[in-house]
Amino acid sequence: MTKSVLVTNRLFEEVLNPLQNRFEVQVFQQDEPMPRELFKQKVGDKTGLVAMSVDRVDKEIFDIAKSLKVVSTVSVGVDHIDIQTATKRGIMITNTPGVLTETTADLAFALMMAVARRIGEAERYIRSGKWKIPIYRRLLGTDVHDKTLGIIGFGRIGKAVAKRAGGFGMKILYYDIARADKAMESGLNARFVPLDELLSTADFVSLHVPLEKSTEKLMDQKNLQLMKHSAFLINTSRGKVIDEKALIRALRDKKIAAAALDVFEREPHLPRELIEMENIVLTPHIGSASYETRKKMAELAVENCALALEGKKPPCLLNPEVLKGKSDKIS
Ligand code: 8YV
Repeated sequence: MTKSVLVTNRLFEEVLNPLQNRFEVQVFQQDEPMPRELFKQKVGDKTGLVAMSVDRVDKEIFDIAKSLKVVSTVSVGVDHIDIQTATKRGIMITNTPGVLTETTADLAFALMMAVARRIGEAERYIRSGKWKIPIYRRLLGTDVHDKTLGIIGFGRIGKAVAKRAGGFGMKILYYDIARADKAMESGLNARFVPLDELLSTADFVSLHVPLEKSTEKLMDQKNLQLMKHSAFLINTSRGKVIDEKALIRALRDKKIAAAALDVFEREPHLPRELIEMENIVLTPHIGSASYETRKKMAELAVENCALALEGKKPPCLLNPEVLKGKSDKIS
């Protein structure tokens, strides 16, 4: 049987070549998300799927795609995939960790700088023609250097943010379910603290956890209220890690100073309040969006998919248990 692959975004043409040379490949030739109905229609006879983080790969999809062997997502986050059902059905799930770490950390830092120094507001000030005379006491922001940064989720991206913060002389606190080893802590000059302590002492709180049951709405009203009134919240992880309604209230009532968000609960739909508030910086989920990184992500996703379809173990396999008993075929 010819192996066929559905790619739900056109990615980069040259990146798709290795896949197109070996398999029958159908590409959704648009930059926007593949409409659900079309996705369901096209995935039915496929053995491989290269999906984006906006494609919900749930039980409904697995019920339709009976011959599916691999789902390769062009993202590090896998909250859009029902891995449990996939594993039960022997379907490999792969993602693209590592290649986007530094780029996402760059954006988290850029957002922190932008929100502290009110760069969005300052830009709007010029563009709206308000800058008539030199200003001295307007658009005053907050220093980033020498402040305390609280990193929630100390995985690859959290650590890469800590590395940057060191250069700004920041005091680094972190919280994670697993504590980093001593060498890592001292190398990054980062101190492990309980979540409550981090929230109540940090000047900047940056979120770097994956979206899971345990992290959904982690930043709820109670945790937002633990933050200092002068503190800033930065989110480049997943929108659902914050209770957006509670955040809107906290910003409106000045319980925290401001927020910088790259991700939202219901992308691309944002509550009007978020768009209208001044003390917030907004970007449209561009954490990994540098040309170099998006290309590397696509290459890795294609490699994961191709190797899996050739019966080899892909480098970023998340559910290796599906290979049990197939060891003679898998190198
Ligand atoms: C998106 C991301 O995947 O890697 C992730 O988890 O959230 C992003 O890099 C990107 O928009 C491509 O789908």
